This record gives sequence, C-alpha cells and structure tokens, in this order.
Amino acid sequence: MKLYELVGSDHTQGFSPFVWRIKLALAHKNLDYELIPLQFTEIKDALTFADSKTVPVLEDGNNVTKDSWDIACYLEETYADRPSLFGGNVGRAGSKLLNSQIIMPLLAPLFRTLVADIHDILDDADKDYFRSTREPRIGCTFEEARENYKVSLAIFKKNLWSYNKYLLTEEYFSGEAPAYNDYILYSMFLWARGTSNIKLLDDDDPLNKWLVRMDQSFGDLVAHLKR
Ligand SMILES: N[C@@H](CCC(=O)N[C@@H](CS)C(=O)NCC(=O)O)C(=O)O
Repeated sequence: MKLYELVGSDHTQGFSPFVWRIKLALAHKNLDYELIPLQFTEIKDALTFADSKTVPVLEDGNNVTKDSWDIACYLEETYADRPSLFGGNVGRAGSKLLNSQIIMPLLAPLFRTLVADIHDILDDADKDYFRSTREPRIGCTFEEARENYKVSLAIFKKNLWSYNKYLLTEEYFSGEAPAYNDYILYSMFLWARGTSNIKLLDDDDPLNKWLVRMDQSFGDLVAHLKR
C-alpha cells in the first residue's frame, strides 16, 4: 500500500492534516504502508494517475483512492474485519458531518494562524507557489497574517468551546476509545505541531488531557513532533 503525502524542505516530515487522518486510520486498522513524499509543486504531475490535485492519495494494489474522507471509507469497507473507524453507519454519518463541520470554524482560522510558519518550512520553489495560491485565499500577505495571528488564533480557540465542553464528560470524540472522530480533530493539532511553535490551547482546556491520551495511543507515529 502506498500513501502519498505532503512534505516541506525536510522530506521525512509530512505535515498535511488530511494525510495525518489517514496515517491514524491506517494505524487504527494495523495496516502497513509505504510513504511517498511530495512537495506542493510535485503533487499535480505525480498524482495524475489518481486524477487528484491534492494529497492524500492511497494506492492499494489496483485500487486508487483520493480525498481523505473517501480513503477512510475505502479502508473501513475493504478492511471490515479490522477495528472499525466509525462503529457502523450511524457513526459514519456523524463522522461525515464532523469532517465538514470543522472546516470553517476550526481549519480556516487555524490555517490563517499557521500559514506564515508553514511557508517557512517549504522549499524555495514551493514557497512561491504557496504564496501565490494562498495569499489571495486569505486576503492578506503572509507577513500580515503573521503580525495578526492572535486574531485568527482567538477565533480558533473560541470555536473549540463545544469540543472542550464535550470532553468534560467523555474520554474520546468517538466514545470509549479513539476512532475517526478523534483523528479528524487530532490531525489538526499534529498539523500545527509539525509546522509551528504557536501554543494553541489554554493550560486548563480539557483538550490538553485528550491530547495526552491520543499521544499515548499513537506514540511511535507522533513521537518526533514537538508538544
Ligand atoms: N478534501 C481533501 C483536501 C486535501 C487537501 O487540501 N490537501 C492539500 C494539502 S493539506 C493539498 O494537497 N494541496 C495541494 C495544493 O494546494 O496544490 C481531503 O480531505 O483529502
């Protein structure tokens, strides 16, 4: 099995949050895979075979799947005898909602918070591509985004309210053990850890304890990332 991922100038450190979800899903299902690192400017040509302009792409024998959600569903169906990512169709529907629900309130302000730091870990060719595609998207320069990161960070933190509240009474976002809901959220924090030193949480946030539990469950996979 081959998993195509996104790297910066350090080709051993993938950082895409969407690829993280699939690494966690593959670990959940105890499946081995080979990582194929790609830089931003390599993605389009390298993934023509998959008709994809984004990572992750999973190649499993003759089966090629793009988009993290579709890959998670592919793994769940194909490796149904392994531990479940969703716990059935009802859980799968809930995960699908979470998958899109966090885009505007969490991923968008976090992206703005991290964007200048992400730029810094890219190779020069990728830096130009990243700037020319992302600055129009965020409506300001990376320098302005860095200067104002506290504004987007505050939006991100405010929108974590319901997740912190949920964890006052529950261990994991998938219930008693981590599964795909947890991977959707954990991948966001792994993305931040791999790209930036910005502190995302307050010390008393329940999310901190959940992160410790997640780190313990995925020790080897995430050990290289700073906490
Ligand atoms: N909905 C997609 C999003 C994937 C995505 O946006 N990947 C980014 C990296 S984080 C990418 O490959 N971007 C390529 C580019 O911007 O050229 C998924 O869940 O897989």
